[in-house]
Amino acid sequence: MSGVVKTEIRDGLAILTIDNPPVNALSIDVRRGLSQAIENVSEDTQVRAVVITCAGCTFISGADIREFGKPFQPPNLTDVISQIDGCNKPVIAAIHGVALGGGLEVALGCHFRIATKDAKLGLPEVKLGLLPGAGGTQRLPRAVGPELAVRMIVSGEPISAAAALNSGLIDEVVDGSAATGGETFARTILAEEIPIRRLRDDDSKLLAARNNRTIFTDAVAAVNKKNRGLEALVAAADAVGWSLDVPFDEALTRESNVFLKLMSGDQSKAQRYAFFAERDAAKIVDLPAGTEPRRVATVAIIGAGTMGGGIAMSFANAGVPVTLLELAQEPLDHGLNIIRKNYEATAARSGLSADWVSERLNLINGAVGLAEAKDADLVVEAVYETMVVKLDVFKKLDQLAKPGAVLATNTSFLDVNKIGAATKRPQDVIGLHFFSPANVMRLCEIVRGYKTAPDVLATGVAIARRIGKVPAVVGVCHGFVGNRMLMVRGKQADKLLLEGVLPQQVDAVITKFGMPMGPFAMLDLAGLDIGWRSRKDRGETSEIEDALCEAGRFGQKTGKGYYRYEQGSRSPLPDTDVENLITNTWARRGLKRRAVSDDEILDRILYPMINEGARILEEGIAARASDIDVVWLYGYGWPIHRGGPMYYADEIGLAQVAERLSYQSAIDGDASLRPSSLLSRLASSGQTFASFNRSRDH
Ligand code: 3H9
Repeated sequence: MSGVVKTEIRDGLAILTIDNPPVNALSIDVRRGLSQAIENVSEDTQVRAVVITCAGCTFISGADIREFGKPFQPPNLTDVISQIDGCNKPVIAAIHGVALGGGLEVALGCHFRIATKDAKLGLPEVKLGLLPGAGGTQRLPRAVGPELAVRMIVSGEPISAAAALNSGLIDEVVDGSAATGGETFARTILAEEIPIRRLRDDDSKLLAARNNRTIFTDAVAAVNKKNRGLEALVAAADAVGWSLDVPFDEALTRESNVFLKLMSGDQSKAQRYAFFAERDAAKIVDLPAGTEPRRVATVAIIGAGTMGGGIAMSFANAGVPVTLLELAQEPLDHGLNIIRKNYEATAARSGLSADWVSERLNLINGAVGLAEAKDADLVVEAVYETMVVKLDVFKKLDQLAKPGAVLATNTSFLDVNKIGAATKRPQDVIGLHFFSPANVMRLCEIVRGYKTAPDVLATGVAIARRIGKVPAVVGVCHGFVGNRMLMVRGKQADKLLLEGVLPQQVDAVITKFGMPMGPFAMLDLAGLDIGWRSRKDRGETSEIEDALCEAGRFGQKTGKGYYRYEQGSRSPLPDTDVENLITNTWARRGLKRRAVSDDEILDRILYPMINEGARILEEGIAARASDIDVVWLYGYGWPIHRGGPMYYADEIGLAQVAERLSYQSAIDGDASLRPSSLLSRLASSGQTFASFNRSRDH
């Protein structure tokens, strides 16, 4: 008997317990163990029914992703599930925690399924650039109907136990443990002589859809509308469609072939990389062993503006009570009102109840002044992005916050060390840089100052994860990781305008690459006046952007910027006034317009960003290249199937990136474009960013 699958026989029932920490993934040992156990119990005349359950915090979380891309070892999961399906005794899946991917496919191969109240069930394979490859695309439509099946598979989002019960995915929701619930259910099946139900033989939920294929064409159309190039989504929707007219076994073979094809493709490779990069980013490389995060039960947020409000919503969404602080009643009421409207809009859009709205609103209190911050375990400052204002807030906080409270700034550019030095407790000060809209964007840069204590850093990471954010630890520099690279991108985009390119061409290249927005549309969204004011303060200029601002074109908020916007619309429309302004600039400067190819635009935008990423890595501002990728994936919408800028560079080959940068640096006479020393070194030795290990190579 395999060590990871244990069989216990009790009074005619075989309880098969999978115990493969941390998340009971279907490793080779689990597949072998399950196969062997099913064979044994099928032959054991004492056994009348079988319960499959899991030890630890969850049911099976899916195939073992670490095995993908490595030589395959039998048995394959589809065969193990066929064995379960073909078992001559009723098999019951007893689910707690999550049943995901191959885990749900195992459950669908069982004859009955029960789950605990808090369980979640789903097929998230598309998030890894795959489709369910062990029968999920064929059994799920038979369990819940093709309409819900296609939605679940294409979104990859799990559903709750209650929704699973409603849809027919499970047979019962149980109180108490899954194992006990499964056992009781199995005994009932035996007592009531309920016959075995094999989903493969049950077409009843497919009948209506057989004459109405529009649900698939609609699903594919919906996917294509939003899809920025993910091939797994379309493949998954297609595969669910086979359930209507392709014989079950043939559909399984097709599904398996497509799964293997996707798995060996570039997109899935990048998406699997992103999965592990996200988890690695939460690991602090040099954290002393045994460091525990501080306890955070109460949170105060200073500033009820857009950022403060979004941050408050993030905490409330995770059930953490917050107090929102403002200088005066009027801006506080305004901020709270916007939060309420945001929740109401979400509820209306997603069919959620008024109770859902009030549950969240009840977790957000407001108060005028800073005094209420005195009891908070964590204070997040989200005031105006100016050093003087931030220093003033931190000096005051130092006077009133309780000892041991974590004091965080949400600055997006400023020096966290300087902010810490304004207090007598710099060890308690940290940056928690949320991205706008903070209640939606998943990234949180955890900025560690020179003096930030290890347990404060650990608290930053832990709290970010607790509220569903993806943390990435970064060091102090102007703009940290994300905005520092964004500034480099902006400078290159500006340069292209002076060479004959129009904003819409640059933006089209970047959106075709898969980013949600190009640099100019993004500037219009953020507001051009912010950069204009800060350039003026620093005595800097940007010829075209300054001219746009002088003409009152601040972006979406004024209905025009690099683009024009129709009343009530956020769609950027090319504007002849802007084109004239740009052509006049060329004429005035005596510049000769040059046709620049899309490929050149892409390289000239991305390679300097990668070069900056290399500097960030070399300086130790990011500990791993994959942390930089995480910042761009979750903070700026870098397309997941391209893994992130550093991964993208590794895939192209660093020699090509370095060579192209050297060439452009010579043409432009711009030393900042020269390959950084790390990039040059890795490129000349044929290495990758992924292979760079600071403690070894620096
Ligand atoms: C599939 O099933 C294909 C089939 O259709 C067909 C096959 C033929 N494998 O996220 P956490 C590790 S595709 C290997 O921090 P949480 C993870 O790397 C699969 N390792 O915990 C981490 O390791 P470390 C479909 C896995 O509590 C540790 O477990 N399934 C896997 O926040 C803890 O992870 C999915 O896509 C795995 N499948 O969340 C589910 N899963 O400590 C993917 C996790 O070394 N997993 N690890 O960094 C998840 O969504 C979350 O991990 C889960 C737990 C919700 C399970």
